[in-house]
Amino acid sequence: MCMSCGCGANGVFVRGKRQSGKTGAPARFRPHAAGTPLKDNDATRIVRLEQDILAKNGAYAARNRELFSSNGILALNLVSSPGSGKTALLVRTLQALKNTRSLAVIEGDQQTDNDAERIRATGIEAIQINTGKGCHLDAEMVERALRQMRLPQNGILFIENVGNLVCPAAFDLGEAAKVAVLSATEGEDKPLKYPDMFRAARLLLLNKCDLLPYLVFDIALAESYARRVNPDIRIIRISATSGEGMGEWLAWLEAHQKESNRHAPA
Ligand SMILES: Nc1nc2c(ncn2[C@@H]2O[C@H](COP(=O)(O)OP(=O)(O)O)[C@@H](O)[C@H]2O)c(=O)[nH]1
Ligand SMILES: [Mg+2]
Repeated sequence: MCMSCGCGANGVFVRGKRQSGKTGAPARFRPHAAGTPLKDNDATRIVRLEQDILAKNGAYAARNRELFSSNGILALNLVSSPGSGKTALLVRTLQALKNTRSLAVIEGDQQTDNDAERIRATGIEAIQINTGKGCHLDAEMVERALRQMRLPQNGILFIENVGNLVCPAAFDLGEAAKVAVLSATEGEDKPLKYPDMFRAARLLLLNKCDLLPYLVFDIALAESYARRVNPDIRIIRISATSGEGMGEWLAWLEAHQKESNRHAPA
């Protein structure tokens, strides 16, 4: 079980074929004590715990959002599985914008400050959060990082979440939007397998498009799956390596930044 959000305990079913070839009845997974069934009280406690965690997170997220709003900051929460290219896309984005925009980055990983170092090499300030056993960033962690950094007034704050297509979907950090990144090497069906994440995202960056000629990856199918779980999602085909799609992504950023500035106090 995840040590920080309690995910993974409840509602898990294992389905498979028996050796006879018949499909077995779903078996409930009871990770806390093998052979001990979940009692109603246990289930109620888990739901309460989840509600408490999310309510506490929501209060911090509201404070972060207020801070972003009063400083005209567009805050974006980048979410994806590990290795889809979040940091590579950020590096390219920062290089394109750093001479004209106020920018900052918060990096989330379980261990190391490798990604913060990659960001700092562009000349942009980056704070690394290491979550240890945790599988996502929460709003309190972001608040602590914000206290240590110069705020990008009237600019853009990118928050690269821990690589994980599940838990970061549930945690509001105070961002204006979640931006999901899915790369062509991950398979088309990830939006169907992890719908919460693609439902929570306003924009989907379909990355590593430079590799399409070498992969079996039906990009139109991936897009249709994403739209099936989130009909409103905007999708941009992009490559951090070749630069394809960067213009469209930068235009999206500019439009959303104007929106944030409009809401900032004069
Ligand atoms: N071919 C190709 N490789 C990419 C692209 N974007 C990222 N990569 C590679 O994918 C790997 C993981 O990238 P990284 O930015 O660390 O992913 P993250 O874990 O989501 O931050 C690295 O080896 C990158 O060089 C891309 O658009 N095309
Ligand atoms: Mg990264």
